[in-house]
Amino acid sequence: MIAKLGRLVASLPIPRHLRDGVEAAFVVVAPERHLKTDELLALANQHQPDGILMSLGMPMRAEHIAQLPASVRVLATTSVGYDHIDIAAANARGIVVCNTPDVLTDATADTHMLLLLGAARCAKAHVRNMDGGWKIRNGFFQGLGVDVTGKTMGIVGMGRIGRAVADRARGFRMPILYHNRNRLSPDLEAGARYFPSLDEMLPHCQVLSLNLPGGQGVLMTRERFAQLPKGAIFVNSARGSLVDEEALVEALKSGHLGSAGLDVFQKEPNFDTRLNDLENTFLLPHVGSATIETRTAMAELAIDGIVAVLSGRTPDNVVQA
Ligand code: 8YV
Repeated sequence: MIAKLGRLVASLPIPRHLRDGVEAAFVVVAPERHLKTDELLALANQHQPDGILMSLGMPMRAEHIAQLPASVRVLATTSVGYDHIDIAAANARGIVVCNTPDVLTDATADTHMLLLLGAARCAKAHVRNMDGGWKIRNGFFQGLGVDVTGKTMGIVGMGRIGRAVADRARGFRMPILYHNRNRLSPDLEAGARYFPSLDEMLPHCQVLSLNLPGGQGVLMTRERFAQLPKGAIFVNSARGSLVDEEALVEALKSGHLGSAGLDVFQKEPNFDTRLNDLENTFLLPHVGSATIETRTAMAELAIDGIVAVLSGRTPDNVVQA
């Protein structure tokens, strides 16, 4: 029998199709349901694991990291985003943190286009009408959305997901503008126009697309929403923490924003339901990466990270503080 690499505690259930592989590598303690941070900490202290598999939606701040047992050498999150983890605090305790880049890029960009199309074409009202048995007979000039094709899209954050959104938007003949910390090389830019200043880009964006990591404060303030052209469509599949939601509600209510497609919220799942009460929104419950293929690949990548660290290797998916 091959020796196991160590003990693994998970904060989430591990599905059957992944279970055998994980159990071949580790002594596994996995719950039947998603745990909260304090429950994970209790389980970790009980089982003294070498590795922890956790997910988004459970904060792992400095005060939590301090409560992990000394046995923990690696923490892998089944998400590309790691704004829920205090990386510096983990590293200071010698704990390596891994995430899941690349494998969710396409699924998230697909969801982003769903949000854009749903918002632009009043999908919420039409789905509600069908749910109610098609009782509303829209006249020729009723229930109309706006075209997406040909509209100018401004992308904030031209990383992997931003570029995958740009690829899809080009299929809709949308001119692409982008704001990013650094300008991309011409091959990655693929004709997109770079704006070093977000404020200078906003007035040109008929569609504004957020595709940057969270954890950097509020980017979309009242002033910035005001800089968008009237009727602009706002799409966010990145993080709710990037947006002043009070300002977003106001901009949607006043009609300054034409509509918004949102997969992420300041508070999840206890989101501001005023956003759903508005007719000009199309909302999803943070499902950007939620496909069978993608979630499986994310779990595998996170687990591979733990295997690598406990085998003395440095995996590609280590998060740098
Ligand atoms: C979540 C995400 O991981 O990866 C991220 O950062 O936001 C999503 O893909 C996923 O929704 C699980 O919570």
